[in-house]
Amino acid sequence: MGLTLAQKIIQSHLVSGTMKAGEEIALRIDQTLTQDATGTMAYLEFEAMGIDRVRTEKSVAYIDHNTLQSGFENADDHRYIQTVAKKHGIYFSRPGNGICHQVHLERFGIPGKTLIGSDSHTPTGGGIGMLAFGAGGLDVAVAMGGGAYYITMPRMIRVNLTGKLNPFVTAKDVSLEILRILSVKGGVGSIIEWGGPGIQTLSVPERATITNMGTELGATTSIFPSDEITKAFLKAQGRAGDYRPLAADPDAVYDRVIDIDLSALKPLIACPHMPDNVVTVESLKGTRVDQVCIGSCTNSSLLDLLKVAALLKGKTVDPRVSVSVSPGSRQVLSMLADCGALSDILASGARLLECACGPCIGMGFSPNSGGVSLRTFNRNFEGRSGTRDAKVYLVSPETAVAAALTGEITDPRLLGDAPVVSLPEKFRIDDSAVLSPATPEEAASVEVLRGPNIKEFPKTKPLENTVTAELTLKVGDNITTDHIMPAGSKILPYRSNIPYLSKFCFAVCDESFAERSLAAGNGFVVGGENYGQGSSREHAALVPLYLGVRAVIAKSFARIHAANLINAGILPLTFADPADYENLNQGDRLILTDLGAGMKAGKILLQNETTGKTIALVCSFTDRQREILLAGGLLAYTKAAN
Ligand code: MIC
Ligand code: SF4
Repeated sequence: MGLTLAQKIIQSHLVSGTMKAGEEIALRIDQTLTQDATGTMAYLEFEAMGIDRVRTEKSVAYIDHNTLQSGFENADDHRYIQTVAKKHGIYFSRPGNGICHQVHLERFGIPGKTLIGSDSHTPTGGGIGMLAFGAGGLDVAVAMGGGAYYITMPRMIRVNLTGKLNPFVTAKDVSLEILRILSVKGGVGSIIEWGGPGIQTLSVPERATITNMGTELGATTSIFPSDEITKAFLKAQGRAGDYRPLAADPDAVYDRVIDIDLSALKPLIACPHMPDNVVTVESLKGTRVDQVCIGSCTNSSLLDLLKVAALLKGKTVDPRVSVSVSPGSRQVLSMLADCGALSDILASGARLLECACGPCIGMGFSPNSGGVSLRTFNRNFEGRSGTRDAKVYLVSPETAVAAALTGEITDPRLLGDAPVVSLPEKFRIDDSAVLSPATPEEAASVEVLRGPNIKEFPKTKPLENTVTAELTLKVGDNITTDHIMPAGSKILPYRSNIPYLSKFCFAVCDESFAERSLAAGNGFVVGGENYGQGSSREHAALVPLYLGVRAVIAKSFARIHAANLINAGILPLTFADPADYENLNQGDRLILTDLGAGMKAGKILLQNETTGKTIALVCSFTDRQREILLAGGLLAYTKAAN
């Protein structure tokens, strides 16, 4: 029986386990990346492990999220990351050099290698045939130290593309179409492999848009084969030597096959507040738009922005719309400048933002009150833009330009002729903003500089056999990590200060949660389906840990968040019968009994002291996960093991 492409890469990196869907496997990791909003914590954890130098083939620390410096905090954290990277063998991509996923694709990603990153959109690397996963900071720290990365062996979904995209229909519309088909939880537990004759019509940046947004499906990762198109891209990046052809075996077996005819797609749009809330652009025609943002790791490539420039050339944006463009990297920006496309963008009245995440994570450019914002980004969760009552829609760059020019949601096919844009034979290569680490000999004399914003890691304790606590919060389906631990320019600077961050925990759902939790001392949280979807931020586990949350009981969990909860020593438990969700109410007093034996057996009983009911819960922890939980989290477990 043949293997899928992902199975081939897994097989060549397998440290332990068998490739049977649902079983735990451990993978050797070739490359890691961090960004600054998760990086500070990841490097503090790496330092706590006491390893001198990273043991990966390449590790890169990017600064791209916390680029507003409205106080000392972000600047201090950047200085910390720069010095800790230099000391421990990690490359450092300076602020302004670009968004981690875009720069990594351009300069460092290699087909067939494994990559984990402390950012959920790390699967962008699947656009050039990497097996790339988003992970919590602690898992990245362990991988930097040479440790394996543990995942549940995923099921394999193949998406078979036929035909060719029509003018003004784009890779973003392919992403929105698969979200429409599968929903934000349809990819959980699966790797999505893209194939079929239609992939021959998609360039690397287009493929990377699609693998990037596989994250919104909840997929473990997404991947394209590495072929002549990949080769041409790597060659144009001066990296022909990194190319190797990779494909699934012709007789590979998939758990599910989905067919998409590219030529049948129309421009699509995701409505507030979920990426899978997808309709056609034409169905919303005429809706007034206040803001348009073009950029993010999904749609900020040179190809995207050349198209945007061509469509804006000689035109002026509607005076009612505020338009921003943030190029994905310094390479993209300098090439736009070199060819004159940047002048076309500026002359249209759009505002140029720096090469960073920016508005995507609420780092500036928040919409006006109740504003309608069309964004080429990947997430439109409630409140994420920084304006609580804003309505954020997700679109392609072409649809974004159509709205910018007309002031309303407009089908881009009405813009006239589609711009014909191709990728250059040679990109402008300048890696001067990537600083090399110190040599092993120099490393000892490098001083790591820490600012006063770095506070202690929350304390953990070994798990007791019985845990009694109040149900301090009950929430519904599809709770995102942006609900649990919001981001934005006011909160992100405190990612290394858990006590301060805790004030904002769950504030989107219930402003009193933090105060009530601290007063209660211990607590349980109850959630619906797909609890913890979205970002990889381990802060969505570390902050609840600080606030005394001992277990989260949900109908189902998103992958990275479940792993982060275990790493933090918080029990992720699911209902044996989802209907029991109704039998738990905020304020109930709950008792988890006989945890040691229950975790082994996979069945735990929850007594609701308030109602007198007993509820059956299930878990499927591996021996390793059980030991991590019993020890009080991965750091305590690793320390005990050494
Ligand atoms: C996001 O898009 O939500 C982020 C900000 O990039 C996060 C990481 C973080 O919270 O720092 C992610 O996607 O993992
Ligand atoms: Fe940055 Fe947005 Fe991409 Fe997250 S999704 S890495 S915030 S651009």
